Amino acid sequence: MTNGDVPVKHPAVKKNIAKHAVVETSRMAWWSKARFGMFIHWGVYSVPAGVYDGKKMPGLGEWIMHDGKIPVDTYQAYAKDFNPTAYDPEKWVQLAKATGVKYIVITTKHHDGFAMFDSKASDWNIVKRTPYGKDVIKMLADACRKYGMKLGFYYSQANDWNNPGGAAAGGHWDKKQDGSFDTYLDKVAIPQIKEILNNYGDVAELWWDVPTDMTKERAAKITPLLKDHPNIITNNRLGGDVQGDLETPEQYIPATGIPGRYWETCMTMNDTWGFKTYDDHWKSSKTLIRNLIDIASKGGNYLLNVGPKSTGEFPEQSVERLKDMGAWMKVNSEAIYGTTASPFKKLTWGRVTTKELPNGNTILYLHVFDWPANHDLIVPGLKNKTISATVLATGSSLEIRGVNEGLSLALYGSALDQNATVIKLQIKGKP
Ligand code: JFZ
Repeated sequence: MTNGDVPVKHPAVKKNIAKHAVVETSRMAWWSKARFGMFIHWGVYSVPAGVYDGKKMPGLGEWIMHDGKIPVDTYQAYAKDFNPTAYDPEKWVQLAKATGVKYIVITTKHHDGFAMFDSKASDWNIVKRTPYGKDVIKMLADACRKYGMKLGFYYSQANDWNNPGGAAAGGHWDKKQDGSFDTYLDKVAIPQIKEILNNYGDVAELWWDVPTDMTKERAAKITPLLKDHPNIITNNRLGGDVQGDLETPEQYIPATGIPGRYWETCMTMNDTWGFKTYDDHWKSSKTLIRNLIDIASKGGNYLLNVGPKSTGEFPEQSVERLKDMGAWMKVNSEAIYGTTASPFKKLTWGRVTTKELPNGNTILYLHVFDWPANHDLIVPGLKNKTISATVLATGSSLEIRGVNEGLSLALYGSALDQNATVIKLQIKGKP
């Protein structure tokens, strides 16, 4: 089974693309303009950090309990070593802002069932079971409110490898999993969803994940919890055929976007969501910047992940890349925020994002990845429509010539940005 681009690894997560056109609603307006969010996968799995029983585990950091078939009691012992004394949520939020991120989505409870907040529904949480003993979600929510950063919550509503009865995608392996799934939903998941919806201020996005065993009836027990929170944006992973607002392509960029739906590509900077000490397949800052541009040029949002260490710090490699992205966004963010998809199908030299002006004219942001050797950048079909063309970062003008296949822009002598040079092209009317 595929969803067009890559095989869907979790059959329970079905594609349900609505056929209707994207109707911009006010509740989605901030999200559509944002284009760029930060995912944070942080939990007790950051303690083993990919190593179990002396062995480097090959899979995702946050899946170590499942992949290593770690017994519940053994896994829960990691909580005694979870003491993130270096955690500084204001530092996280300030770095996110400097990067150009407009919202953060953090794991409040992942598949291991460990709540990163003070939950009354399960003692398996950071306040009750760690030496740190503080509600890190509350601390982050306070920091986001202070700095005007929107905050969303990831919640694993079905998979729960510790609370009895939780679904255990991939098979049960410990006696504690012999409760009933519906008891787990009633006693743990639903009360915890109420806690994260009501105890931490405005929730911008609710990121459900892996709806194992979630029937329509079970999903129908959860959706009413949102009726008092009409502005919360949700995704397509609750289960029970609930569409939500967002499609969630994971680790890939849909070749032509996802027509008719809002969509958010979530990606890691390396090969894992949760921190692993030895994962060294880090994507370059240039790749991350070009991913952001590519996604925006197709009308989507980029939810880029950071997996903090058990100390409460972002990995150095993540910080380096976030700072590089922030430096590029500092001069080019107007070509990302509030833009819509490119009017062109495919361009050899890069991507285009679009901004329609109130006066009926249009700005096309040309994100040039590979400037043609002869310096002539051909933009199809725009002859006689151009008002001006400037390098966004410097304001320097470009020579414009009309040629048969469209408009040719020549750039001589300006420093080309290795990540992407952005040309601001103002045209009369629509492209
Ligand atoms: C899920 C989680 O299992 C994972 O740990 C991480 O949180 C990620 C963001 O979401 O992983 C998935 C979920 C769905 C698919 C693939 C991986 N899918 O539908 O192909």
